Amino acid sequence: MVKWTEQERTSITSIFSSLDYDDIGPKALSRCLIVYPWTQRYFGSFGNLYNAEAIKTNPAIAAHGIKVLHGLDRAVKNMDDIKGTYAELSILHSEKLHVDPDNFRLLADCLTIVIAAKMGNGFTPDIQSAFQKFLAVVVSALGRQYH
Ligand code: HEG
Repeated sequence: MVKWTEQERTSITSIFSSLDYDDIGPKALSRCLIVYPWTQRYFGSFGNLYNAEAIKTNPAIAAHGIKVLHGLDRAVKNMDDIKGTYAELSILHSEKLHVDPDNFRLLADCLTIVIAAKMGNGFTPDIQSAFQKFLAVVVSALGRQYH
């Protein structure tokens, strides 16, 4: 089981408590789709993804980005059982959506970049290390039900 120090718990909670989901969610997901265009294949029913501008202004993508962050919220609230919390979501991504689990890491990296840009100097190495660990656990849990 993953162990968290009090400092890591505080860092994760504080990042999420000051996070503007409606801003960061869409930015992180659209960045992922632009930087790693093969990730667009799962969003074929989301309308116009023709170029970067279209992706950034696509309301369905924005809404989904917000939904993903709310999904992360569940991990923050259940830091001692992220694996269990994500069991169903992992099955959904594997068996129904057929999302390649490598993509979880790509989206996590885009989220880190967007949050770092937003937090500026506040995104200290200590904060980053807690956040990286958190995302690594999330990515691992989401990839757990793949076989
Ligand atoms: Mg996924 C649905 C969370 C990465 C593609 N994703 C969902 C849902 C959540 C979620 C909460 C809604 C589930 C439901 O309806 O019950 N996704 C989530 C997280 C992460 C992630 C927390 C990683 C940090 N997703 C991810 C990646 C892709 C992807 C990397 C593809 C590149 N997700 C995807 C698709 C759907 C969801 C295509 C269904 C969207 C829809 O049809 O509305």
